[in-house]
Amino acid sequence: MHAAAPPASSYADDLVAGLSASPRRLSPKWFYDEAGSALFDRICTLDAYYPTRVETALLADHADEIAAAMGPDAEIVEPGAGSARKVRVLLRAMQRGGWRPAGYLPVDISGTHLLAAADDLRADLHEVLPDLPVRPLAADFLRPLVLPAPLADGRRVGFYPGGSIGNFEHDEAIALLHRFADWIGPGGGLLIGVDRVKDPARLHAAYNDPDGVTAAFNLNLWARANREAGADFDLGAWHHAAFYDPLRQRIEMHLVSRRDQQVHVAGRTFDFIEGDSVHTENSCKYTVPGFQALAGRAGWQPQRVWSDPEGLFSLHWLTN
Ligand code: AVJ
Repeated sequence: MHAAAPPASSYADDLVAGLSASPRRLSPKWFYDEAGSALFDRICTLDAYYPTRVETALLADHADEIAAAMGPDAEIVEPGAGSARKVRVLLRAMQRGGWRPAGYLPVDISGTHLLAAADDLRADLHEVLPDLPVRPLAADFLRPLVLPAPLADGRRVGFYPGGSIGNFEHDEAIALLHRFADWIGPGGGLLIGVDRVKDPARLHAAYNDPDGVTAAFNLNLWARANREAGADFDLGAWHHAAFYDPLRQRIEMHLVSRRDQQVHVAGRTFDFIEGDSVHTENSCKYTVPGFQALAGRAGWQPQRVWSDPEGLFSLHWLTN
């Protein structure tokens, strides 16, 4: 494990700040502790949650083309790598093309999950890429972060799949894409997955699955607060709400109070009345030209786009 990262801000501090704000809100980065990362992995297997399935198929179907665009010897940097499943498709395609990726540098806020994922990836790719340097970095990439020096000739490409750029409002997304450009450096590129604007019913279904996995993922914020932020949330007194705002072109997720109640967090008391909500996530959707324009404002040049026949999800290849 590399030690270059500053410590993450604490959940208790951020929760107190978010519950004191108006409107109340919380950063979606807090979803991903052990339990939350496992719940997210389950979301990715749900029938209604098309992004993972569609993006994985796009990667598999176009892997050779994508690998060619990325170049023969790049080190792949993946912010928010999670279980590091999708990158394997790319690494295998590079190997098939006779290339040697210089390395893989996954960054994730969930340290234990990341280390397990890195071990799993090494084992999985052992036959085809036995010497691949895998350098996991447990860090919150939303905070100031210095990456270790690049390997080989220093060419880097970023990989940011899954549509997580949608978690950021447009000006925040531009700022993050600027930071990615700094990490990756000149001559590099970025392969980024972006969920597309589509039929609101389809979007609604993806964030309101009948088995309640997404609800459990959302409510894990309160379970986690009870575990590690000295809170006493009654999980039964809250419900999951997710809806599409067609004007802002985004899904919003909230936790909504079922009744009047008081909650204590780290020695502070918060009052809620029935129907009060805490905004826990935005998931912005983009048209293809809409995202290209946004990336352009962060200094990236759109080069290629791969999408599925239904137009559900897009993979953008950008260069700087
Ligand atoms: C990981 C941010 C891409 O917005 O679809 C899934 C997270 N939230 N279901 C998304 C999520 C609820 C996901 N991202």
